[in-house]
Amino acid sequence: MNRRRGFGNKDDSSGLDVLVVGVGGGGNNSINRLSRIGAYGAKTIAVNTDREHLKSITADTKMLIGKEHNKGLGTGGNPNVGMQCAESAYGGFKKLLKDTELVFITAGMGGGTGTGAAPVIAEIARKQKAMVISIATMPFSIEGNRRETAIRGVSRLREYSNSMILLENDKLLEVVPDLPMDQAFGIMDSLISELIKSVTEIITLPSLINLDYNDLKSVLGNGGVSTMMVGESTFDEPKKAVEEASKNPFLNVDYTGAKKALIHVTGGPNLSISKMNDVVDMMTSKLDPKAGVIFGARIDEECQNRIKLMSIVTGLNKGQKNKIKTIA
Ligand SMILES: Nc1nc2c(ncn2[C@@H]2O[C@H](COP(=O)(O)OP(=O)(O)OP(=O)(O)O)[C@@H](O)[C@H]2O)c(=O)[nH]1
Ligand SMILES: [Mg+2]
Repeated sequence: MNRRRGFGNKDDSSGLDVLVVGVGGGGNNSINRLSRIGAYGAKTIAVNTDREHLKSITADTKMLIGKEHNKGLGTGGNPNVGMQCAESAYGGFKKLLKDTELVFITAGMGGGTGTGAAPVIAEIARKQKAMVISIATMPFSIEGNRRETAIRGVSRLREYSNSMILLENDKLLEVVPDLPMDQAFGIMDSLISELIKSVTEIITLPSLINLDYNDLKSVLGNGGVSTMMVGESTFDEPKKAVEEASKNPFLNVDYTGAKKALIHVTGGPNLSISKMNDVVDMMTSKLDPKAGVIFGARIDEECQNRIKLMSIVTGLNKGQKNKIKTIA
């Protein structure tokens, strides 16, 4: 996927750099999915210690790290090795992440590479003043002591992230219990790539009511607990888009009383302002009455008679924060 720029008004002047870094096997599979669907303005980077797995991935840049430690054969599930491998590529990451405004980092926690290397990459990105949004998965409970490993990795990754989204693989057991493992992981990878695509395109594609990097930063930049929501429906049933967004079984979407929200609506050419208004009204009704809401909208021919909703909510109340912390 090439970085495409230069149409629309705001993009030309902002020249925003967005990098999406997938770390380890799970992270790379999410990158593969993102490369397939494409995210306007984002460059993908696949990082792994496993040469063979990396070969199977499509990304703008691929980095095999730590070959001096493990000859491209993985970490054997050891996060300390994953961390060392990332540290030995410190200079390369520094160069790669230089002048990047927004960095997404995605990894499956619990193994050696994603758990050990993702926090190192996040730290380098933060030191170079990027806004870092991490999206990580927690292993299945049946993966045993991988959960302990994952918890340690998550707390390090959280430390260096402006915002973090944590997804539980166990939820797959509730939602798609009969699917084979690779297809179930595919569902997670789809969700991760859709979230990254939606957030990126909010600020990289020109809109009727434009949102920019600073809008995103004002919602996600302060390290608070946040959640993201995506929903879709036809023009006739905007309520469905809101319901879908608020009921995603993989995300913590209880945002009652939240203090800040960014809401973005994309619709086909005939989307009326009243439908758009309905969607935003429904989304904001659960927020704190004094919440700061940033709103953007875009018309996209390809949406035809559909309406797509993306929302990022922060400033969750104490109970919700605790709920999320106990996962991490
Ligand atoms: N979303 C997603 N998660 C995965 C996938 N494969 C594994 N996982 C999860 O991610 C965790 C870490 O696995 P990997 O990503 O394969 O591990 P790694 O980071 O490559 O680490 P090592 O191979 O041990 O060096 C696993 O315990 C699973 O819970 C995948 O294809 N997609
Ligand atoms: Mg691996």
